[in-house]
Amino acid sequence: MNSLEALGWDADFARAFDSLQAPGLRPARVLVGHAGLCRVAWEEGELLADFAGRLRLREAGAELPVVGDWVAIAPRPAEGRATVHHVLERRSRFSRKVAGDHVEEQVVAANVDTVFLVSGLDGDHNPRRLERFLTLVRESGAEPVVLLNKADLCDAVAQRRAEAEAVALGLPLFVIEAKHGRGLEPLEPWLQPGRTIALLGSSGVGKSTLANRLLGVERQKTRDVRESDDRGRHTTSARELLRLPGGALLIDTPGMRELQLWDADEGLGQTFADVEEHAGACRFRDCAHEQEPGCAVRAAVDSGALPAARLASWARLRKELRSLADRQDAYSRRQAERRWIPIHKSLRKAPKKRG
Ligand SMILES: Nc1nc2c(ncn2[C@@H]2O[C@H](COP(=O)(O)OP(=O)(O)OP(=O)(O)O)[C@@H](O)[C@H]2O)c(=O)[nH]1
Ligand SMILES: [Mg+2]
Ligand SMILES: [Zn+2]
Repeated sequence: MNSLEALGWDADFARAFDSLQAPGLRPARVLVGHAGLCRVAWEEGELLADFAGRLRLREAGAELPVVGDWVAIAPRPAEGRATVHHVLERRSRFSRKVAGDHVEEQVVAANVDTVFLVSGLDGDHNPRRLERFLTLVRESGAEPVVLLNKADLCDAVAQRRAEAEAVALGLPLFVIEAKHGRGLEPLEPWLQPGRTIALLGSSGVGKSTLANRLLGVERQKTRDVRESDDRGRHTTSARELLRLPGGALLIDTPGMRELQLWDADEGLGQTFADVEEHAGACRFRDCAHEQEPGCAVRAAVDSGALPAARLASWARLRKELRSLADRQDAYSRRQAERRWIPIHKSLRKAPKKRG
C-alpha cells in the first residue's frame, strides 16, 4: 500500500485530477517510462500500464507519460495492469531537443521539485557546461542545487568552488564526496518526505554513486573503476523514480552527452541574471550586445564589472536558442503542410457538384 502523499501527491495535483471528472479513473505516479508502456505506483501497489488510444497518436509526443508524471489510470489490479488515460498538468518538466536532426521536444522527467546538478571536481569540471545545465534546470521550473563532487580528487577545491559560484550566482552550492558519503548533511532540507529530486550532470560525475549513498544500498549500477577511462559509455540507462528511506523521491538519470536546449529563453535570462541586469541600460531594447551603440553590457565588460566569459557564454547559448527557434518554425510549417496533403487529395476525390 502506498499513500499518494508519500509519492508526492498534493492539493494542486488533486485539483487537476478532479477537474478531469473521470469516474473510474485513479491517480498514479510514473516510476519508469518506456516506449508505449510505463510502471506506475498507485494507492494499492504497482502496475504495468499501457496508453489509451489518444496517447498513442504520433502527435502525443511531448505529452506521453514520463518518469515523475502524475497520470489518471484505469486499474486492472487482478492482472497487475492498467491503462493510462490522462497525463496531469506538469508542475515542472525537463525538456531537451531530441538527439539528431529532428526538431522535436523530448520531455525526460516531470514534476521534479529540486535538481541536484552534479559536476565532478576531477577533470570533468567546466563552468561553461554548468551554465548550460543551469539554463535547462531554470527553464524546467525546478530549483537547482549545485553539487561539486569528488572533492578527494581535487587539490584546488577553493578555486574550483569560486569559479562555480561565479556562475551559480547565489544558488545553493556544496562540495561533496559521494563515494565516501562526505558533505551530504546540508542536503537534508531538500530531501523531505514527498519531495522529488532529480540528479543531473554529465556521465561519470557520480550521480548513481550519490543515489546509492542516499538510498543506503548499492542499488544503482555505478561505473567500475576499471572502466573509468571509458568516457563514451553511460552506466545508467533508465530514469527511474526511487524511494529514499527518509521519504523523498529520487530520479537518477543517465548523463546526457548531447544536451541540446529546448525553448529556454526564460532559463537563459535567469541563469545570466548578471548579463540581464546590465542589459536593462542598453540603448536598444533588443540589443544583442555586439556592435550596437550605447550597449551597457559591453561597457560593463570593458570596465571589468562583468567577466567577458559570461557575455560570451550568454551569446553562444542565445544563438543556439535562436537557431533552434528558426528550425522549429520551419519544421512546424513542414508538419502543417504535410497534414494538409491528405485533405487536398480527398477534396480532389470528392465528386464534383452538379450545377
Ligand atoms: N574519488 C571519487 N570517486 C567518485 C566519487 N563519486 C563517484 N566516484 C566514482 O566515479 C565513477 C562514476 O560514478 P557513477 O556514479 O557511475 O557516475 P554517473 O554520474 O552515475 O554516470 P552515468 O550513469 O554514466 O551518467 C565511479 O567509479 C565512482 O566510484 C567521489 O566522491 N570520489
Ligand atoms: Mg549513473
Ligand atoms: Zn547591449
